[in-house]
Amino acid sequence: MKIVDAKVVVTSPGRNFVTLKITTDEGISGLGDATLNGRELAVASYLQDHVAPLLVGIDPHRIEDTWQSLYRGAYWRRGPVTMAAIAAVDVALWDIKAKAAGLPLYQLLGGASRERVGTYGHANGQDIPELFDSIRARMAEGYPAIRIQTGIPGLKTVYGVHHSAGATAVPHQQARPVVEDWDTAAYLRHIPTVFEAVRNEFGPELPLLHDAHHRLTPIQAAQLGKDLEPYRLFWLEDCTPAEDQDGLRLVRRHTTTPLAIGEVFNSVYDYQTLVSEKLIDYVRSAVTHFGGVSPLKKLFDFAAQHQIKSAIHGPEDISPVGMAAAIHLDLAIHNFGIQEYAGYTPLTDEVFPHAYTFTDGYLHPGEAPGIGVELDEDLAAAHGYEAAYLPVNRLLDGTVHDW
Ligand code: GCO
Ligand code: MG
Repeated sequence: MKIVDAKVVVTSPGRNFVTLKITTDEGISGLGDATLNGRELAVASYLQDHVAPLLVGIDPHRIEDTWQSLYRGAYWRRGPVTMAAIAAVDVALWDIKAKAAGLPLYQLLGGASRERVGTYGHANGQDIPELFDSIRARMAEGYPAIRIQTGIPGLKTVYGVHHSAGATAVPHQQARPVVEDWDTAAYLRHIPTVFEAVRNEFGPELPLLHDAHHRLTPIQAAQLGKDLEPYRLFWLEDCTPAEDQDGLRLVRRHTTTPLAIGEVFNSVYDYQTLVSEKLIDYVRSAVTHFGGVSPLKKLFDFAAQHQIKSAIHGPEDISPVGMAAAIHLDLAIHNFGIQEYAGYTPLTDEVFPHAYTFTDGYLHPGEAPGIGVELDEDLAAAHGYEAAYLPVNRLLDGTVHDW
């Protein structure tokens, strides 16, 4: 089999998605997700201008060799743009291989290790009553675990909280970056009171998560982790910017709150210290940003040696193609932890018809050969790219802070 075409489709059925479609001389085609929120066209150009011409003529079955030649051959390694592009190729080639075998991808990854894939959903509210409504909505949808984000008294807009209570999709994207505001001391005072209120209302059993979105220093993260211990979180996510892997040693020394990190990572090297020293409990990279299924499977095997579990990043800005690839991995690996699942708009599901299902809070990849996602190219073309950026975050004195 030979690759005869590789093309990039950028579509915006509510938000932007970048999809690679690889076609072979045997008529089998594969899809890969290359969506990098706010920098979509950079990845589209990387793929269309620099990768697609190299793919034509090669044997699509040579997934590992293609991955290594794109990674090592470019000389300039790692980085979100490069790794999102390589991820799209990797997933599209797995899709082709599994279709050629007539099997759903999870069968080629070792087969099912479980019957279904547990998820967590997002609950949020400006204040406690709004948050409780949102938690009830997620519970009614069946989510077995729930991530909680709230407004902070005195701050206008905060990550993860939006204005239509109850909705799952968070419209982060805007044509110009929205400026949000931030006060770490106010946040550190407020969040433990939120978890106390939630535990009082919903009891001790509901697994609760929280995303600090890279905003704390290691000592602040340690304080928050300690303050949240009575509420037994499933995890505290991105408590500090994790480029500073050493910083996690300090956090870990002070708190038993489980820690999850990795959505902005794109290489196993970002995890070297964190995993080998057992400084975290969950690795949270997306298939789409980590170079694809091949390297993520290797990361999970490395993490398994250290009793660390998977938690593949699954926000609305990973397309259904990237989500499907994640669900196949989730079903197959032994050290599965949980899958983030925020859901998609009906129009997005129409652009990307898929075999995977979400039932009572659990995902299953389905039995269609490949990853089980198609692309409606006409509908995609009817919804072209729209310039959109993530917000920026400023302290009350105007200083730029981590978003
Ligand atoms: C999450 C993430 C997302 C990111 C988004 C950026 O935990 O799902 O923090 O909400 O902010 O993916 O593009
Ligand atoms: Mg996050």
